[in-house]
Amino acid sequence: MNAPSAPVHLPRVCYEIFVRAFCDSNGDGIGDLNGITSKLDYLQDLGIEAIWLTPIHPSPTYHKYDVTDYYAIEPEFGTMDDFKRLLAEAHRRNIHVYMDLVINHTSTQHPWFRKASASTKNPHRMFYWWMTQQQIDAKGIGRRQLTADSWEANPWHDNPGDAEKYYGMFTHSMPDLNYDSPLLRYEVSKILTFWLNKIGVDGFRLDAARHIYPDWVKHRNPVFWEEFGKEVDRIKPGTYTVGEVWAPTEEVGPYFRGLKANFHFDLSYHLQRILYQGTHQDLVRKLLDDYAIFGRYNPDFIDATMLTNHDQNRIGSVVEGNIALMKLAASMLLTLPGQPYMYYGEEIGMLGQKPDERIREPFIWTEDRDDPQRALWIKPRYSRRATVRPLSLQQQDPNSLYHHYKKLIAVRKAEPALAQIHAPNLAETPIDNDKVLAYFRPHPTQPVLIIHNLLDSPQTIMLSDTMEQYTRVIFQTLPAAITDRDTIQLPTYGSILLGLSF
Ligand SMILES: [Ca+2]
Ligand SMILES: [Ca+2]
Repeated sequence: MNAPSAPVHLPRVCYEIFVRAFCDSNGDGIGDLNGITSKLDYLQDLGIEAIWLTPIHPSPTYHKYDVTDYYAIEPEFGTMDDFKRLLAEAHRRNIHVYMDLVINHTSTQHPWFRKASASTKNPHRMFYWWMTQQQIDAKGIGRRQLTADSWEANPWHDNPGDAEKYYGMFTHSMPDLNYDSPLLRYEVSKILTFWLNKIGVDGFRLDAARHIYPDWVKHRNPVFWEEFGKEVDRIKPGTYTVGEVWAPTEEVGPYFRGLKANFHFDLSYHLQRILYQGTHQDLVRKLLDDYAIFGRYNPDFIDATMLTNHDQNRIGSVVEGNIALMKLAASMLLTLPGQPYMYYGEEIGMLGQKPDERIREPFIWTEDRDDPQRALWIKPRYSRRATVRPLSLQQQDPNSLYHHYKKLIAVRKAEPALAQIHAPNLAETPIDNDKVLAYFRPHPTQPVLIIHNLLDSPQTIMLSDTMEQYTRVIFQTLPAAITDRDTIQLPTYGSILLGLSF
């Protein structure tokens, strides 16, 4: 018997929620599930069709990316009944709910690891990676190359009183799981069945997807996800999956064999470069090349795009708090192909730079000093009322960043050329000016031409003959552009979306 689930359409705009920081419902200062439920109307009104929740399972850390029980809800965040209500209320609003599944590693406090570390004879021993120092040295795997997602150079950790060490590539408190164990694979299948069929989540975001098998056997990772994808589709056909493969495009490609979507980290960096260098960086060419790579592995690939996520400096800080550049960033994200993910607070221009806690500061709901739903889990350093206009004020200002996002999301959903997710439609324009980013979103009847001014001053752009037919303004940054038959004058960092005249 299947639990009730959301409609089958593919969400066109998604939203990542760092649960602890989003909305506090009970005044303990910690964002929680009931808080999210109370903001579903807000998210629906903004135009969001799916939410990705950072991990909600019991865990000793504030971020919860090291699980101690895959079948329960972290008490700081609420109860299973709270989560079921969140799901039901989200589905009532046609919002899908994606759960963060962290199965590369567990917490050292997970019962599996407690048993595994207590005895070499315990069946759970095989759930993890164990080696003696001699074996580690013989294989030459004592040290690992640092990556954007882990600065752990010495991944083998002592288990006091044990001749063997265990492998934890992120830190000693996060022991990596070893999927050579059939019993572990069976346990993960049970976990998937529970959340998909008993509770009714709509999909999973797969944490650390490229690290499931360690670096010395990393070729096995895409194969693992292919098997995982088949298992998910066996349990609940069509379930959405999105992988965190924090790597260059070439390395991401093979993961589309098993995962329906993967985050496009290369694009995130590329968009950031465009913003701080003020040149187009051959973005369209790059994307067309990337799509060709992804399509080689799965023609139905879903390109999950974002400006930044909870592990990257916030886009607001990348552009040093410049609202016009934040609008430009939003205009690029929401007019390019793919399935965009916003990071909570991006729509009000929240700021934040590493360390990680600082890019996960509380959402600022109202201008009130007590702002009762604002989380207090950390004292904000970057996103304060003095530096970020609270949502309540931006909602009253039609020229705010919030309204820029809201209007763009509505346009993205209304224009079929923009809403297309599978088989990304994108084409170059004849504009030859590296201070302008322009592209077509081709469509049989309603193609869209998008032009962004990357200069910190107004710029006049010449239109070629083929572009002159695009006279219908679908959307533009305020203040408005000045359009003539064959020229457009775009304001500083301004964007314009043009359709064919009727
Ligand atoms: Ca709370
Ligand atoms: Ca691993």
